Amino acid sequence: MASKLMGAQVKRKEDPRLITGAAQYVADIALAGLRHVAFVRSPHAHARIGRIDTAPALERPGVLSVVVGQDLVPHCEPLPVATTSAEGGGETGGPEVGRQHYPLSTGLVRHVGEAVAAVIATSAEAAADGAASVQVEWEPLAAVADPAAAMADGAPLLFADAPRNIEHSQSIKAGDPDAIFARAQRVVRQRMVSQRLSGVPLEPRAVVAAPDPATGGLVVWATHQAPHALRSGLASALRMPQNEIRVVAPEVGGGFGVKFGTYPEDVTVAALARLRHMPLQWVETRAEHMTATTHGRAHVTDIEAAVDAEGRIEALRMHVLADVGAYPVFTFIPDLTLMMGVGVYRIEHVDLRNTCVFTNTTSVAAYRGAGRPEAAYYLERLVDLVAMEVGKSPEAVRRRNFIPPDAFPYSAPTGQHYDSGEYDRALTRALDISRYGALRDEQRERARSGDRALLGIGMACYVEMCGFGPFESAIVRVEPSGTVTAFTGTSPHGQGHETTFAQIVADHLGVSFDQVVVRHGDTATTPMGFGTGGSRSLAVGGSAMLRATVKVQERARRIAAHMLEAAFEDVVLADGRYQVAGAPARALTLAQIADRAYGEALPPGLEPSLEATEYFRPPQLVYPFGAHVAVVEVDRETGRVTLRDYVAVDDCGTRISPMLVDGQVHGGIAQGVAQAILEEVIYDGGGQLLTGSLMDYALPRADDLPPFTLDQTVTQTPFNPLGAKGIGEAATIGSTPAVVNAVVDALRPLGVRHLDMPLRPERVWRAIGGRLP
Ligand code: MCN
Repeated sequence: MASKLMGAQVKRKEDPRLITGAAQYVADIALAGLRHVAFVRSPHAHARIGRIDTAPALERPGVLSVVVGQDLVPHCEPLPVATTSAEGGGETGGPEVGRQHYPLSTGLVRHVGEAVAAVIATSAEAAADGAASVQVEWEPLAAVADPAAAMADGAPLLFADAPRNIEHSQSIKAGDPDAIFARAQRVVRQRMVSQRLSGVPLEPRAVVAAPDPATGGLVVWATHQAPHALRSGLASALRMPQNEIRVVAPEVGGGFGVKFGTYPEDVTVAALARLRHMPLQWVETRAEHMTATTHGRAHVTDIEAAVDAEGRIEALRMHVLADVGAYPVFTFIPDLTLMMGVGVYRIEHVDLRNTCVFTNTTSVAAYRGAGRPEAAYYLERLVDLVAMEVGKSPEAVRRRNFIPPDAFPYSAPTGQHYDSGEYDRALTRALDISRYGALRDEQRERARSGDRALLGIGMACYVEMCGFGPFESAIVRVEPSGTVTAFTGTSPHGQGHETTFAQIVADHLGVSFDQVVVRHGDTATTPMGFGTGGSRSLAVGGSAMLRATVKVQERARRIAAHMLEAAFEDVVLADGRYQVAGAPARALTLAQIADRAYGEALPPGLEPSLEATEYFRPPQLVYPFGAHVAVVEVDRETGRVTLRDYVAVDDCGTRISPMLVDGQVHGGIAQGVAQAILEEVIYDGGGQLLTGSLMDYALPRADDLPPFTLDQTVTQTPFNPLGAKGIGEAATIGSTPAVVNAVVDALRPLGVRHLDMPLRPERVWRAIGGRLP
């Protein structure tokens, strides 16, 4: 099959509407009689909710009604809702009632920003003023914001059924790590922090819910990564049949993992729309985003390696102390860190553990990479420390430990079955492109001349797991005119699925890219889907799309065979036409075939359908990998880190949309660099958020970043028909350790062994302070 579009540089289908302002986001949904909701939120990290006086709010102009937690209790279930994975919304392992809260909390609040009341008004401004007028009598309780402190004797308990605030613990043990450590030539260890981050997508969260006269249920527009999962969550929370709720995710302006799950605001707005029989809207403010939308990362990790004199890592121990906040959903994320614990290295003896701890802070959930960036960061920092301690170069120690190409498929001691990989090739390429030798010469020369800017070169190799199941779906339909509509169960929020999926469909049906319309994000029209996350959409959703397309192509060939009076086997799709092999003049377009398929002239025995539905169940995960090199300059006098150059070699198997892949890598690097040097959510000891606005929470800007040099290796996976692996999170995973390794490399002559992120000027300056000549 000739592939004209797959693998070609095509412009994104999505962009014209985005750059002309024609795209429709949830906040743009205009419905007759639309009313607005604002929330009353806790200013305390831990408190008993006393009397709530709604009267002052009700006196304000435009305020229609105020509801408190108890008002909703008869109408909904507490969150997180326990749904089975078959319903597509599984958020908890079971109905752990003691760890749940109502969408508007009753009795207790456990973090700043927790919603306790909602105001309905004629405008968003009136609703906000109303919310500010609600008087709540709080009885503050002792709070704990640090996970180690939360486990200590006498610490305030968040939930009576979670002693020492431990949510869960997990471990992976393989080989005989204790024996190896006992006789190790050298043990290299370090405590590291993967700090708490906030998602901050361009579009904050938003929801509109309206009664649906067609079903007697609800239509809910939400900026969400997984509409079917939200539908399941709402149906369970509101005790409604799933087919009476339609969830639509229109244009979604970014998500980065935080637009998953069923949030209290989603349930409150939906419940109130149902109870009050009116369409309601809530759009998150940026300040609300910082406390009401889940955070990511938030680990303190102790890691140690037993090594020989050459830097061979013989055994690895790791303990991750994961802060999961007050009401965590997706509590398996710290377990993913263990599963990716050995990264690209052949380490047979491992003892990997985590302890997940409740604190009086915003819940921690998925954030781009979700568990895997943390693993790569700890390991890649550790490998640099090993190199330093045994006196070898960081590249030599990596090469000494890599899983070799002939070991694939490779069963890691962490239970992962790596599909394919060639790690040294990616590293060698990245080092060559960065002109590594010349950089080391420059570094030496600068150090010799006492240059104010210290040059640092850092590298990181990563492998990640992605392409999560259990399945993804697609419907491909040829319209009577010969154009094609494709429906996907994935729900993009910036990734460009309309473009990639149109490339796959066009190539395999013989239509132009412009003739394909890709629809997504509407549970009323799309097949059951698991949404967009875990870099699964192409590997799983794209595979479903390919299969459905190939099925439709076969149907078209069957009808063409009849029309051309040829055998089915002799009809081929070539140059965009269905033709008799060897007789290209005898050919039909898809439009001619569709005209026949849907008309009266189709003979009995042939199905009129030019439509197919396919579900792809991936047999296992796929494992993209890569090597990144960061070059930094550190100002000795101010501690400021400047990223000078960046080289990323990423391997995501077959690339369908190379331009989109580059875009994903660009965004991923920016996000990973930002964790290394800029971003951090900070709470004080009592759970007050100190970084509640974008004045305190430092996001990356274009002028913080140099142009990136991107390159690739291509190692296909045998586990899907495209040979494709994910790229959506890869560069976030590779970039954080590369940058931190570069900064520590720069500071090494000054005796710095490790620094915790973010590498703010002040922190770097303090680390080198007193060591200046
Ligand atoms: N692609 C490709 N060839 C490949 C792999 C991917 O052409 N071998 C294309 C895909 O068709 C898709 C894009 O690259 O258009 C990313 O695909 P994939 O790796 O399958 O990842 P997903 O589409 O499932 O995206 C999820 C991932 C995650 S988990 C986060 S978080 C994330 C991200 O992608 N958040 C993003 N990228 C983001 N990009 C934007 N703009 N905004 C976000 O919030």
